[in-house]
Amino acid sequence: MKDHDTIPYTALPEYDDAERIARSKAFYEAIKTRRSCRYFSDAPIPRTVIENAILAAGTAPNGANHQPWHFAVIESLDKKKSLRAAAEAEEREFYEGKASAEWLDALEPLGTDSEKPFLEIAPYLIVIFGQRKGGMNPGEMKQNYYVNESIGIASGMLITALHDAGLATLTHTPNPMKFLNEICDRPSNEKPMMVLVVGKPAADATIPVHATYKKPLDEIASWL
Ligand code: IYR
Repeated sequence: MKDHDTIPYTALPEYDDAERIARSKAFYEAIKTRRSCRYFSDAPIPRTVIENAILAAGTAPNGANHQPWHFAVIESLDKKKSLRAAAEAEEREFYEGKASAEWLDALEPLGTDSEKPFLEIAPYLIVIFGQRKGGMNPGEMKQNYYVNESIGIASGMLITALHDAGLATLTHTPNPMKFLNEICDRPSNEKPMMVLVVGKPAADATIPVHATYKKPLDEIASWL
């Protein structure tokens, strides 16, 4: 390694093998209860929970530590209504023509359509933007790197943090999403990557049986 400023590596807990196995199992048991939710309750959630989850997401590994993300948190009903109207307009085009027959066929077991009432029912919509330019310090306009990868990892951590706080989420990706820049008042060099719908599930929320099938380990991993 070349000379650079350093501090000692963060102390990690000293688990023995049995503890490590138990903890990895417990984490898997907890995270496997995560489900994308399409029926939300309007029950309020403290803003601090969202702030902490975003802080957690902001610790994600990313390109050159430029942290190329912005999380626009929509709480206002007016904004939610505008977002819903614009998203449903895109979705109508998708379901009524733009989507291939193969794509629509793949969505069949999920039962989705262009109606997205949850976009104005859920207490929070977090619009996640990737910053093509930025750098680490406020006001910088440096090139950012691996923006898609960084956003993907941060979004996964955000979803995991919210799940750990007992909240349901839905990754929603109307296509195209450029309308989100205007609604969220974000500059055009930022790319909207997804809307994360956050809240409690409605009392009568359901999930598609299709979503409960997860590939077994020997299908998703190999050992070399
Ligand atoms: N964006 C659309 C369609 C959609 C696409 C995929 I791939 C999904 O996994 C789910 C939905 C919608 O939100 O309905």
